[in-house]
Amino acid sequence: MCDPIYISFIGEKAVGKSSIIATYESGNFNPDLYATESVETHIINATSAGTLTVYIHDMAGETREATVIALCATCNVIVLVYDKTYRQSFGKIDDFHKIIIQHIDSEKVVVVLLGNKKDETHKEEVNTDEGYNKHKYLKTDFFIETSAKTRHNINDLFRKIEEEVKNKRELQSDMNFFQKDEQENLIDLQIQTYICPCTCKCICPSRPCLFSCRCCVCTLL
Ligand SMILES: Nc1nc2c(ncn2[C@@H]2O[C@H](COP(=O)(O)OP(=O)(O)OP(=O)(O)O)[C@@H](O)[C@H]2O)c(=O)[nH]1
Ligand SMILES: [Mg+2]
Repeated sequence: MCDPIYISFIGEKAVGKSSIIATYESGNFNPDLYATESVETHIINATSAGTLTVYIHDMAGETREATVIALCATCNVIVLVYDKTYRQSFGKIDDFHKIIIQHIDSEKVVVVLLGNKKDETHKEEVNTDEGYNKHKYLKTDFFIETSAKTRHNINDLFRKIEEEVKNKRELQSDMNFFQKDEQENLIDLQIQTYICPCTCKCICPSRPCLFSCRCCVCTLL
């Protein structure tokens, strides 16, 4: 059983956050969704074996900053969503990013930049290069364009999220392992280091004494 994944969808109102989640959950696009009020939580078993549970927080476009900050503390994935047909929502990404980056540990939390409504090519206001450049500039973990309507890249989005979370968790557990190793080495060194009671008061890091003065008269030698 894997540790659950907690994902928060953040973005301007009507960019398609709820539609992306609904399309992933049901496999179908529902054009009649209501605007989200506050935060809605969805719980999904992402594998048929039920080995991975995904909690998705769907935020209203008009969510207050305090709610965004509170969710930052509890989730391990943040998806910043904009609408490719609405430039203002692309500009809002910087504001949301500024808030979240102060409240997450980017070593542990996966941040995704997502441009939705890719199907509306004739209304496009933000092209793929601009999205990609913003992803590079903000150093998000990955960039993807989706269409909740045609289901383009919807499954890929969640597959990539799962992959990135796994990578970060592995990296984190490697780092914990090395930190533990380093701490143990430090303790070893502290045990080995002793202050020689001779008059020069040399501190020898190893036994037998490595100091060339050879003045150690410590009985531990
Ligand atoms: N063409 C097209 N329309 C979409 C797509 N995704 C969502 N929409 C439409 O965009 C509108 C807003 O979608 P929502 O999913 O409610 O957006 P939201 O970001 O959850 O909005 P709030 O809950 O108000 O913050 C609806 O009319 C959707 O049908 C898409 O990929 N393509
Ligand atoms: Mg919504």
